[in-house]
Amino acid sequence: MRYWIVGLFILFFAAVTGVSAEVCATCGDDCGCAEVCECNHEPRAPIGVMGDHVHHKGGWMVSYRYMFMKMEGIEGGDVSGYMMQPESMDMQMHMFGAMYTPINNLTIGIMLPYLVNDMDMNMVMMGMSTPMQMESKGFGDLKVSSTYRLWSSSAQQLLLNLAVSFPTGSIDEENAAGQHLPYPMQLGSGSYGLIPGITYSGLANGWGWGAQVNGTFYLNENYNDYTLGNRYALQAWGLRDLCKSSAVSLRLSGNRTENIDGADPDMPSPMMTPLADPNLRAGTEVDLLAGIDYRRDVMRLAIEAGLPVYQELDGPQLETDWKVIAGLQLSF
Ligand SMILES: [Cu+2]
Repeated sequence: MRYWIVGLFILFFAAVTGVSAEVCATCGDDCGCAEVCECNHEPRAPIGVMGDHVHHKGGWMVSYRYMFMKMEGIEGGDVSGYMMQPESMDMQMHMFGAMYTPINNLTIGIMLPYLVNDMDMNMVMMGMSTPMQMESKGFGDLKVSSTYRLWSSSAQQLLLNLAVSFPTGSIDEENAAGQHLPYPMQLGSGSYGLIPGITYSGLANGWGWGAQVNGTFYLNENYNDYTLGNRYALQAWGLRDLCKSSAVSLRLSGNRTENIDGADPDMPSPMMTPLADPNLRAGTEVDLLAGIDYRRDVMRLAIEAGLPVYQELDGPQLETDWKVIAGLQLSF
């Protein structure tokens, strides 16, 4: 799969360094090659960026996003002293969303994720190692978002983002013996959260750029006696508008996660596995992602894939190997 991602990067550079003119000549819409990318797009970020646009008054959008993340290998420590040793994890998210714009410059939205987590582990007892799997799936935390356009010119805009996260996802996922699964296998935070942010973007002469900063702050301790750590995200992207209907992008995405405050008494002891240790959840990760975007009438279809270029975890923790985000948006 990593090869696919490398392929996507190659495609990106091929597109930017010359294939673009040909793509435009055959794209079939009314965006002529001479004025390639003079088309009056509003700036849009790559598909993995949330809250990057507002719609016209009265406008609706429905969207579906699929995210896959492969985690494999251990970073930031050694698991050999533990009985339950994580080996790899697949995280999938199906995100259903809707947006509506009741007044000029303000778009509100709702997003509900459905999560599927699979983890492979090794149980090590008296020198004997036995493979073991854990699985959890279900709806995660519901988010209600607002995006307000603070300022815009013909080529640039500045948006203010504020989302509220509701504790709709389960924090009681358990194994067959009735013991709670470790933190990364739980589906929700159990807490109310606030997610403020600022998004800047621009588009001129076929080149687009932008940056977003946001934070996720959990406001209360959940009923299992813990609060997930705050998260901070800073990202920047550049894109090339190939024509009216498509674009390629590169994005650098940095994320910092803090440790968990408190601890769930129904989880395994942190002595048994680092996955259940609230003080081994923090980390910093910077990803580089390449994306392709296709737009036709009311539809936008896009995919982004990438790899971490920097990872530093308070571990031992599973490290990210690669990730893919695909999305379909319909605006009307
Ligand atoms: Cu939208």
